[in-house]
Amino acid sequence: MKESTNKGNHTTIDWRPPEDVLKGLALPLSYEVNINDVATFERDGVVLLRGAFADWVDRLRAGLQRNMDYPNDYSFPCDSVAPGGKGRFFDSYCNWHRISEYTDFVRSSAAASMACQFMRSTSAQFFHEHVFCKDAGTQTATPWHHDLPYYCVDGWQNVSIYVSLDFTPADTAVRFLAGSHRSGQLYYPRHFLDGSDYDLEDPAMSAVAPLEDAFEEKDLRAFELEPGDTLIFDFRTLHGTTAVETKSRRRAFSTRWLGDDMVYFERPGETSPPLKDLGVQPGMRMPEDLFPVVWPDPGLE
Ligand SMILES: O=C(O)CCC(=O)C(=O)O
Repeated sequence: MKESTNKGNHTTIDWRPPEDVLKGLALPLSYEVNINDVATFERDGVVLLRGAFADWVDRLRAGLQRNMDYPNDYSFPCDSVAPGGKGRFFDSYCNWHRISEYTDFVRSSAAASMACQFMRSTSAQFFHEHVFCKDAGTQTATPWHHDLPYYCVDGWQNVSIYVSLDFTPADTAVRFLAGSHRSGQLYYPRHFLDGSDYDLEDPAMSAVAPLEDAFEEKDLRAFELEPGDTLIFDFRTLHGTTAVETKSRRRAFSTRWLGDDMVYFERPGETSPPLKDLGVQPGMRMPEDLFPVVWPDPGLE
């Protein structure tokens, strides 16, 4: 294995997908949403769908293994265990066009159709994938944060589809603050390495994200996860983990989707991913050659 240096936001290779990457792949599957799940998602900002992508676990694990074995062959590899800390906390993103198992999931699974319905959108545009792995023995918490302030997009119709790839007890799984997506408050992003807040002056954000101690138990959503269990959550929903040591490897594959009202947005600091020169002005939709509309099927076959 080649170790990734802690590059975080700095990629060694181009994150841009080639134009024809989805051509010739199987059509996306259609998903039949349960209206109660949509209601839970809209109320809490998160809903758990048991076993939704169980069929994809082996393929996604295989793709993630290459991503982890050769981190520097892929975009934005990052190790977030501080020097001297135990275990490994790896993440990497924007590799969906390089790792065939990821490409297949984006194009051919029911994720796009699912995203479209949870967003109550007429289309689902793919933003990027993000993978996470904490090895056994890791004690690094995922800092409490929400995703929108990291991104160069804005709007309300968005969703992350987070597929668990291992059994994960509730005390080390990602957990959520129910209802936090509705507050309208944006919090400064945090560095995964040490949980520190980004050093930014951003008029859109006026506060430091709260920590779990501040939450009432009744508002926490923490789930024990099996491989294939899937969390659907809003880019605005606060989430994080405890620093409880992971007893076994815990991997996840997350995809980020944009609905009708999501547009390009410039933030004062660097975004994550640091997407620049997209050829669009703030307020315009993200360019479809780089961020493909997958649902409804645009007839790529
Ligand atoms: O799995 C984790 O610990 C972090 C997941 C996360 O932050 C995300 O998917 O946005």
